[in-house]
Amino acid sequence: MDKIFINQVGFRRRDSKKAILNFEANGFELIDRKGMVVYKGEVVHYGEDDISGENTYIADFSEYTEPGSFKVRASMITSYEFEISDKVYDQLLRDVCKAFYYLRCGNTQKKEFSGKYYHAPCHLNKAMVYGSKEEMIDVSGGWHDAGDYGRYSTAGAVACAHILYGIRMFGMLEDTEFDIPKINCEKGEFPDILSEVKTELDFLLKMQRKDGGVWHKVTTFCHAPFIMPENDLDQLYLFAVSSMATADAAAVFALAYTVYRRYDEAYAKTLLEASEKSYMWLERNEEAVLFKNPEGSNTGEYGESEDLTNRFWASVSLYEAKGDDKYFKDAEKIAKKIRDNNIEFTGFGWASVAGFGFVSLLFGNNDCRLYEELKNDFLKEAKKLSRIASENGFDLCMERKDFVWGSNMEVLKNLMILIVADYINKNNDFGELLNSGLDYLLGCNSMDVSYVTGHGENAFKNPHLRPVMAGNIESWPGLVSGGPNITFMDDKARELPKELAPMKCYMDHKLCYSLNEITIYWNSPLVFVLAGMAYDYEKNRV
Ligand code: 9MR
Ligand code: ZN
Repeated sequence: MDKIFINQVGFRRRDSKKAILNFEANGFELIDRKGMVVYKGEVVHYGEDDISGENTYIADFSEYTEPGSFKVRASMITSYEFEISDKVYDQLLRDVCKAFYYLRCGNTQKKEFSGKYYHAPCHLNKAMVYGSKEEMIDVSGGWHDAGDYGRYSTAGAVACAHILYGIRMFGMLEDTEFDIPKINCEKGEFPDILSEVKTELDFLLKMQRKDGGVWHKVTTFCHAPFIMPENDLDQLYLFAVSSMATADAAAVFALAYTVYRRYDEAYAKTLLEASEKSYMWLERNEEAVLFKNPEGSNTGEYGESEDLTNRFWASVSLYEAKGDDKYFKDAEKIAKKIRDNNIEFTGFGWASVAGFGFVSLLFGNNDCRLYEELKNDFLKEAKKLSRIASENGFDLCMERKDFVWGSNMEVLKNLMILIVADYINKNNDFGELLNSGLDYLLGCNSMDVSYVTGHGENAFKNPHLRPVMAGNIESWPGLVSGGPNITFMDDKARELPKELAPMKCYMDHKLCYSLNEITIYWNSPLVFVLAGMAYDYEKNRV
């Protein structure tokens, strides 16, 4: 079918702006709400590419900067509507942040702030330490991970990290208000974003055992049916301590210390002490303690095959927080192992976290050999992404192999790498590529779908998300879908034709957990990316 794909949210005035056509046209026009033609341009043929399977034509209107609402029209076909305005991403950022509030577990969600998306207090019963038969621990609170009601330590730490590094690097998130209850602190009130992240940090603090080890996850034995969280009353279990969870917690507590100390010294001190305690556990347990689900349990495994990037992140993060050389020496040692094992240093996902360590190093010591080496990794990776983007009509830094479970996270992770590269060079060299990536997520893709709920005329509406599937809540705005996945992991996805191009391996269906679930760590990188894109390198401020 002939289509014009566009970022359905829109563009800031200074941004590069484009629509992608999958048909030949004799020029294109921009039309405003009154139907007036305000701009005319030529389309440029790109050709067919591997990831979209479309024969693409590019309609570039970057030079048009008048604010307003528009559509692109070519050969009688019109696109969805979009806006041009310097404030076009403001509501998007607020919703993406507030989306976490509705995922809160425990009893801190209030009706007056949640409105029609409210759920009653949930998962307040003590959890049983798996295998112990009697040890019961209160680990209430935090965020539900995703479409399921599990709470997983590595996933939670990584989600907090995306946001906290965004705050460290770009500031502006602290000024973003999104209508959640205020929490008092020594300096008055926490900014909303820090109140929200604190929800998860407080939960992670509870996941720390007395000896510093951190339980990998707390879930029921198997996933709950599609019911509201307050009706999920099965026994909760704390599953084994893992060195990944312990290291990620050590890392994120030290990072959080550097942010929260500006608002509340006592809370920051608690975080730092917890970080050190977990780090000591790691020192006592030099061998990786990996995690596998017990037989018969089907909640998220978040398995990793090693814990090197986690330990690296922990040591650099503590080094940055405390300035103690001991941690730096540890980081150097682990970095060598990471290199010897050919593991990426640019990872920002739940299974690969060395990239966070690099950002801490950038703050802690950007005048050492380790920093230089890793900096080169980032710059090299960013250049590679730029080449990859030139190989498809969407200017998207994704290859066929990246369209896995949670491919939208792969997009966001790549955008994070580009942002870090620009941050290193203090310029905006990858600005256009960032725009293309965001365009993709917000509708400029061959599904013609915006992958953020409530944002875009044709935004996805049916996330795999239990409160929504239970039938009495519609999906709230600001949730990022996992997105296309070439591996068809659920029954519904397997109904799709086998020969689809990667970008088209998607369905907006509630049962498609491998294509259309949401998670905290698919939302959190979008917080980082929107903050990074708002950063002005010339003025060195937002
Ligand atoms: O996001 C995870 C993805 O990278 C994995 O491929 C997938 C299968 O192991 O699991 C995803 O994580 C899920 C987790 O296990 C449970 N909560 C929902 C997560 C998103 O689907
Ligand atoms: Zn809950």
